[in-house]
Amino acid sequence: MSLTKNKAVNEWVNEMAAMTKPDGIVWIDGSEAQLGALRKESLATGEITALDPEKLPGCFLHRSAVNDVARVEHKTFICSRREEDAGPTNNWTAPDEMYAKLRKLYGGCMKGRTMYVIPFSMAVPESPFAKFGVELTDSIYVVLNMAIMTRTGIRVLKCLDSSASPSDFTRGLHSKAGIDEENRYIAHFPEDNTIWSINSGYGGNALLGKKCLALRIASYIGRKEGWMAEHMLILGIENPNGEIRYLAAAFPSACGKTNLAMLIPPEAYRKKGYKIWCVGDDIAWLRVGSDGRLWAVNPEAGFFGVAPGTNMKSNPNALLSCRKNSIFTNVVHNLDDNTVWWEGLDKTPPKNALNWKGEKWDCTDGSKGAHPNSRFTAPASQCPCISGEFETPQGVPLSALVFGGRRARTAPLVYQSRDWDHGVFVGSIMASETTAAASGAVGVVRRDPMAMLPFCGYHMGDYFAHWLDMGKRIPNPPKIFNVNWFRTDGKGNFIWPGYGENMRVLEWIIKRAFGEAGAVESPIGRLPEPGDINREGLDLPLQTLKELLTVDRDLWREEAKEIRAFYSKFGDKLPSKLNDELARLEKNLA
Ligand code: OXD
Ligand code: MN
Repeated sequence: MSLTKNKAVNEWVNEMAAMTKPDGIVWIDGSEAQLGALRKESLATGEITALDPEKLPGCFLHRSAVNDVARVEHKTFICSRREEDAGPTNNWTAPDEMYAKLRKLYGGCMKGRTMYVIPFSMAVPESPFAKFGVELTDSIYVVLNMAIMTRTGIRVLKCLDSSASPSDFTRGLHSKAGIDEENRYIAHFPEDNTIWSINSGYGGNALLGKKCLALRIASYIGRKEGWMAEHMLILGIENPNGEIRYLAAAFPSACGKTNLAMLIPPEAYRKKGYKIWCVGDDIAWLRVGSDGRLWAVNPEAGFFGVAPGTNMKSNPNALLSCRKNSIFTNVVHNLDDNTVWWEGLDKTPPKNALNWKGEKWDCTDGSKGAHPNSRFTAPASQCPCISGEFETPQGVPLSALVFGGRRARTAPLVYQSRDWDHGVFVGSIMASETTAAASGAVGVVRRDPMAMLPFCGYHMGDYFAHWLDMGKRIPNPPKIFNVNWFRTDGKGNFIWPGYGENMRVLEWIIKRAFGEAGAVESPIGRLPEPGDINREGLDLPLQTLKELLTVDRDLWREEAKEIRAFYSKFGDKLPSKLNDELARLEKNLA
């Protein structure tokens, strides 16, 4: 039975049910009782497995289909009415054509199944910045994940119903259908505020609040409404005076966003009273506040983190976040104590275990036990360093924005842009080098502007213009920086220790934002002098810091050529200001 009198919601649910033909419809009310009953049902079918109630209370293991383990960028579409509105970095199909194709696939796909109706909110539903959605799905696993990652249920419906436009919600239709790779589609219709996802049960493809709504659809809405949806973590740095200053940072996948968001400062900092508070690890919505600053909220309620490599050294806070009430996907099942394991958790892989495919796993045969993209879904409230402002409707005021990528030689450890427009340029030229582990081809540069390449819901040239435009509307904008934790020496070894030591760079950044630290001009922007980065308690020669902060003009001249080639993709949609910035860089390097 429907939980709302909202006509638009009910009509749409009925229309989708008429197409997909489920045996029944269940509305998710957000209660623990209902979620408990769904867990029982999911346990009974084997979709999830309950883990040890003492070691991992309230935790479950799930294995996805082996052909369905990651986001599928080549099957992700932005179906704007005009192709030029999707732009050269997105796949595009005309909406009518995509709807017609998918209607055939959805026809009767929920026969024999239940359709779950999940009313959800991105950001605290009572916040004026919240965006509401309803996801229809035939997967209990999706329901259980959405209940962690978003705010769901009657509370959300009440807020939607009493909002200025109760018919204004994202319509998300998801079906696992037959998990058929060939017919897998993640289609976005920005002008209809609609997402249709079929034939996948994997996180980013199936949890429609995350990448689909909070980035692709939200970036489109944000441009119309004058705000921004960004692929950024948000953290607060508390200094010994008890003052907390906030920054947001964008990095492409596999660059340690979750680790940075929950960083534990080195001992020398902890002793003085420095702390890091996590507001979010993946998505930030940014708005201009009435005080003229840029404010950030994390629209999510949980973390969907990559498991492998997460351990008590790399990220104790992430590990402690997923010790209860969490879902593990595609990790190793330790049969001896009914817990989970993944590569990099510790040095003692379980002897009696199943791998991510559910096969008996011999940890000595060289095969991986967990899938490299295996995940934990954990409530953010369980993070030991979750910010006291996590639920605050207006979010936190930002003093700095940080861009970063994985560059072996080009980018220095850190530099600051001269101003907002130059900062937008710095974000637009973001790039990351592929690693041997990820692709086989080492050092191939993929341009990933603002880490939004797979997530921008409209033309990237228009997106750059929106960034420039936002700058004009922020009287007191955050300062913009770029970092690179991944510089290597001649032998390919990382020369910056990373992890908690990144605090030393964050300290310079946040002090610069308040005019409390020095910098020198370089062709690419402002750099710290090696002595400006605190080395207390760190065994790193000053000479190494010097190297980390060098700007190799020859490499940058090559870089400028590549940027010019990348920019040419955007034709006349590339804002002239960015061309001017590129020309200035070329001149500085001459
Ligand atoms: C990503 C993620 O792929 O956050 O960026 O899962
Ligand atoms: Mn992400």
